[in-house]
Amino acid sequence: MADDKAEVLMIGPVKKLIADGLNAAFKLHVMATAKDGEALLAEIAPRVRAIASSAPSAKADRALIRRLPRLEIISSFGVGYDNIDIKAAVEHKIVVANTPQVLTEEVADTALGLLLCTVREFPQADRFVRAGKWKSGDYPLSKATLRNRIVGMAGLGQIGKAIARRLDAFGVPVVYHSRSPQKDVGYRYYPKLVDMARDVDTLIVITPGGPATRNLINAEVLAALGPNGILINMARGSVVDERALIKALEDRTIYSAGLDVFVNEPQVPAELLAMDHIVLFPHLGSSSQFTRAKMEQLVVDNLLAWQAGKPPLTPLPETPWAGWKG
Ligand code: 8YV
Repeated sequence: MADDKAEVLMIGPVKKLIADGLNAAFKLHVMATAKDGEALLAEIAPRVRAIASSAPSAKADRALIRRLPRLEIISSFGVGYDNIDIKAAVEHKIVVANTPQVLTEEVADTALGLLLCTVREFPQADRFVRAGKWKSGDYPLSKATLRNRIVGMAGLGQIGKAIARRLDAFGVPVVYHSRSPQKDVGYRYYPKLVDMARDVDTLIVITPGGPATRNLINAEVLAALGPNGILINMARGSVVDERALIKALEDRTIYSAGLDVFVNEPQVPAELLAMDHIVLFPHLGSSSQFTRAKMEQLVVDNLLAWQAGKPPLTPLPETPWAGWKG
């Protein structure tokens, strides 16, 4: 019976596979298309048992979690979940599921693309051709090359490892920093990020976002990276002190940067937009139709598993499945 369907609130932009999948199995309420979001929330709050978050910009904060007394699960799109108040979820015994694994290789591909674009100036070279400048002479040789670089990975989770594997194949030495050393890798481990930054000239940031990593890449780390330094950020804008980065790029404390993420995206600081020697991507790590479809489907499948009384397929370790509340 339709009325027995669990009520699910979708926050964030409407994504077709998520909306269709949830509409078929649940009573779905969509915040993005509500005429008055506040009125919708006031009406459905006592009954909502699940949230589907469709983008990192869709926040399930403490205030929202507290307003939903029957909430049991948040199914979140993306591997990063800094848009969800995990502490509040734990306190309210709410399981949170994200979409890991299905995007690992895609994001690692993008990281290599961004690295190559930044080191070898491929976007600038494309602009050069389109501007008709080739007829007047060749594009200048790139000052940087991947050939003599050492990459320091800030973060070596699933995606970090997939990036490192690609760098192995490229013949580029890799070292890493993370909260603790990993048992299953042969790369040199640095307990202190700043020590690693001093020893490498290329830093790839692929940590989780959230309070624990806020401004991890600060002025000191950038200074340690040095004048040949290239910073690639594939994590979250918040992991890099954006003001310190702008200053380091302006002062040539580091050589260049390739950024897929920003503190206030889609707003990008004017100073970064004005720099021609850096590369800016619009947060497209996972954004092929192929991979996004898998991510959207996993948002749905996590809720279908929950509906069947089973644990979601990919719960966060911080919010273990505590069983069906009925
Ligand atoms: C975004 C990501 O979800 O998975 C993540 O955490 O950052 C990406 O896959 C996507 O780029 C939408 O902004």
